[in-house]
Amino acid sequence: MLEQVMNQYNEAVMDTDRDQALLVVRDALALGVTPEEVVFNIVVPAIELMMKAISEEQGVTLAQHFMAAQIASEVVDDMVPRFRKAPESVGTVIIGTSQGDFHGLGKRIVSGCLKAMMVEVTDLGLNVAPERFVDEALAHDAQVIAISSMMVHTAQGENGCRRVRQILKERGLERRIRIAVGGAPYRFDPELYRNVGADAWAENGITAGRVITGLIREVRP
Ligand code: B12
Repeated sequence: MLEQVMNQYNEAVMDTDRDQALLVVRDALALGVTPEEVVFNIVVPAIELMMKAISEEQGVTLAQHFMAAQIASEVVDDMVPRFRKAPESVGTVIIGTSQGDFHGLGKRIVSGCLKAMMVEVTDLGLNVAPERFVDEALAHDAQVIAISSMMVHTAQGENGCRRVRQILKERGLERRIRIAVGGAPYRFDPELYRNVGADAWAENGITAGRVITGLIREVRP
């Protein structure tokens, strides 16, 4: 039965049909599928499938990519409180777009993928000042600050990742908090992340999940 539910869910996600995807989940729960199975046997494989389709250039559209992450995020938020045993959080991430940058789609995809991987995400939204990234990371005891920049000047400029790195250094936080970056400029220059002082970058939401959980493991006691 799980396989059938998974196929129905995947079909709805590929059709960017949020309501149908949620209906599939609701019906599955009514038939006895557990919330844990929904997350780990349906939602996560659907995200992985989407990733495979993207990496194999199977013609996935931005809308499909975006909705897969949005639906995943919504279902995970709904299922986790129903788990029989509270799932162990993998870690905590603060995410936002760099100061001056109002491109939020990539960040939302990354957030959805992280949530599906049991990472707690605090989304600071758009146009986030570097000091705020650090203050919120401390307030939430986060292991990673994730900065999304879609424009060259917000990726390279003095009010983005470079400044966050400087603040971490000034406050002696570099051993405790890692920085991940992403967005179009980093795809054009895969060395850019080093130049702006980040610890890692990722090309898309799924690889972001892997990279960021790796950074969490580096610093989490
Ligand atoms: C949509 C869009 C907009 C929308 C944004 C809507 C919104 N709510 O987000 C609007 C219309 C508001 C907009 C405005 C502007 N835009 Co615009 N925009 C775009 C466009 C078409 C798509 C960007 C996007 O959302 N991509 C979709 C996401 C999913 O992209 P993605 O990179 O695949 O994301 C993945 C990865 O990058 C990664 N990732 C992303 N973030 C992160 C973070 C971390 C930590 C990690 C690990 C990974 C990661 O994972 C994501 C998911 O898989 C691009 C062109 C393009 N084709 O890229 C221009 C583009 C980014 N914009 C551009 C410009 C110039 C502007 C404006 C200045 C235009 C103007 N003159 O007003 C303004 C600037 C506003 C501002 N200050 O931010 C330029 C930037 C040029 C440059 N080299 O810097 C671009 C490249 C267009 C162009 N070719 O000129 N824009």
